Amino acid sequence: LNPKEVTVDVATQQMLEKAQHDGVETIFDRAVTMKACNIGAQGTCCKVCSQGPCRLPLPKGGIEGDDTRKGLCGATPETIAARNFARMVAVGSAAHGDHGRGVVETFIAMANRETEDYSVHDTEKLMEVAQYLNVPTTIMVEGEDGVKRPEMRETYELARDVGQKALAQWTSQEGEILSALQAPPARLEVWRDLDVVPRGIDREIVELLHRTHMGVDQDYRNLVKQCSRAALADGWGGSMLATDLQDIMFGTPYPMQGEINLGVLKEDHVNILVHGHEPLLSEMIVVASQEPEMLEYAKQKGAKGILLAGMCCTANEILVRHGLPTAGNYLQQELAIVTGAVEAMVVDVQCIMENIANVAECYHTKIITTNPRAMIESGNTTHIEFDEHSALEDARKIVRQAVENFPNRRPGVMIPNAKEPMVAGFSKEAIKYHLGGAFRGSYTPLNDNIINGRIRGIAGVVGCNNARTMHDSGHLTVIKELLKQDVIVLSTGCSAMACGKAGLLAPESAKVYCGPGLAEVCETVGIPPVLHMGACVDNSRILMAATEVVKAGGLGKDISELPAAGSAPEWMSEKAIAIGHYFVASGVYTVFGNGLPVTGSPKFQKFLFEELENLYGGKWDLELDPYAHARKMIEHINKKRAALGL
Ligand code: BF8
Ligand code: SF4
Repeated sequence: LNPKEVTVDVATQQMLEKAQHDGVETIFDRAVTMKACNIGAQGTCCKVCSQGPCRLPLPKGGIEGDDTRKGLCGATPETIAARNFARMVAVGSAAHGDHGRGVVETFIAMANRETEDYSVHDTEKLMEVAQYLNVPTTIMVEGEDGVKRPEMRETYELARDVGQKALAQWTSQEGEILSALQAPPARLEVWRDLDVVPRGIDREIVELLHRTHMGVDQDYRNLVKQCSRAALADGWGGSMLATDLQDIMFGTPYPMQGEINLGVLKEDHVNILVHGHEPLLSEMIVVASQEPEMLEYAKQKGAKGILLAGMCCTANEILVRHGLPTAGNYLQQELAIVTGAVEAMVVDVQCIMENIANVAECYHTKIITTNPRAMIESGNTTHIEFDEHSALEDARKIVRQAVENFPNRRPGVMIPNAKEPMVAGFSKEAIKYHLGGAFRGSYTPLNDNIINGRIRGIAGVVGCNNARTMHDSGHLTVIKELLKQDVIVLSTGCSAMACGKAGLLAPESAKVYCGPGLAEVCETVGIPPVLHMGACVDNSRILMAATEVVKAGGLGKDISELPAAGSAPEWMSEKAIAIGHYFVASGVYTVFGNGLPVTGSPKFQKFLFEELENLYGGKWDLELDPYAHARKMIEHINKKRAALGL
């Protein structure tokens, strides 16, 4: 394995060399020795019943004449590929939805003051959420003069109602989930006409899974309809409520300075990495790691201090709210341990590679699992369960274990000398504020710049890393091509981290990478050309930003009319498929890289890549070449501009 051939990131290259030297096997090694299954990659392997697996590979040279392939039960390639696709949407939506459920439960415990570790940080956001959940924010109070006047409700009393109403969006069985009603009216009309407005977050996921059981929904178009309900229940429901309630408890992000890459680790400090997705835990670890007694304890153990950094989306959560350093994105998790400088890697849910337990065995790193839903069966991990009722105490326990591990460092510690400064934390509120120009609190100046052509359009480039493709390279190539053509980029997840490491989240990068129009806008406002909006669950912020652009006027009535496109160049997780589908169902042209398991069924692929546009105004696409990938997005943006007469 030549490290330079698998990643463009210098810190990653250095640590891969160290891993080779230390005799440690990583995902990069296995990606060379283990080939992917071709039939699975085409989406046409069915194993939903025990008469299979029925494998329907695409014949070499493609299908000529009628496609007569069938599974034992008669399932067509379309049914099989659509069922597989549907299961990915269901699992991805479940992951975000269950994350959101955890947030709501903690929110309710907070509102009831069962836990004092969490509190309401952003009352303005509380009001906003109360409004869309139809919770009254005022009560009538009779004054001394006998006249009744409206008064603001007490914060925690209001939060209690908001929490209950939010939870009801998960359990609701009929009607329409309330958070989705924030979409532009024209979009809602599309959804109502197609009968896909989600009825309840849990319900849509369960129904989608049911419909993929052997012998249930055997019409791929009808399956995709339920995919839309579940995906919309994610983007406009589970994810959106998770983001909004997190903002209330931990603060709505505003741009902050931060640092990224493995070079943020400090040799003379206790290094703790929080890795995973839920800020409920990491927020408490932030507090515990900064307590004076804890610092004293670290000093007793011979360290100069405690360095807390994030990995994957948890990193994004603590970055956008506290400016805390980011160690790296998905494909760097094993390599952080390879530095030999990490005392503890604290994990919760999603995107945690099981192999970190094996890598940790070669160093002194403690892997601490914290969530009852996500354990690792390895003698080498410790489980310290995290409960919202004893949150800070649990966090202290975890930090103490890390500190106690500092003296166990082994010789051969090596931290790459690579880190980049960045600005992150562009919530929809922050974008409003920063691009608001003279009239603070409006998207109009952004729209004006799109209308006058300084900004050609908007792209959402998001998603994972994938060991089957060169680390970070797809993200960076697609994004640089877009910037050249004056397309402003909104980013989240591991894509945003790739940008950070490459310097694209620094405002100075605008004049280097952007076309003249976008460079001018960025320089005038003082923003980077790529706006880091947070974790994957915060893709809901992109939906709301798009809604704000529609509301600001001049660019049509619906998200589907905007000169905008979506992309996930290096996707790997099922969450990415759920996200892709809610973008498509929200009217966005969305291009994936790396392959999509639908290519084994030309009919199903045509439905996703062409016919969906007639229904939703958005559609899927697949493009492996990052230059062509960006070109397709730009062509789409140009098409939308032309339709608007721009
Ligand atoms: O939610 S981008 S690899 S870390 S799935 Fe995972 Fe993909 Fe990263 Fe966060 Ni999102
Ligand atoms: Fe085969 Fe049909 Fe069973 Fe799928 S459901 S494994 S196609 S028999």
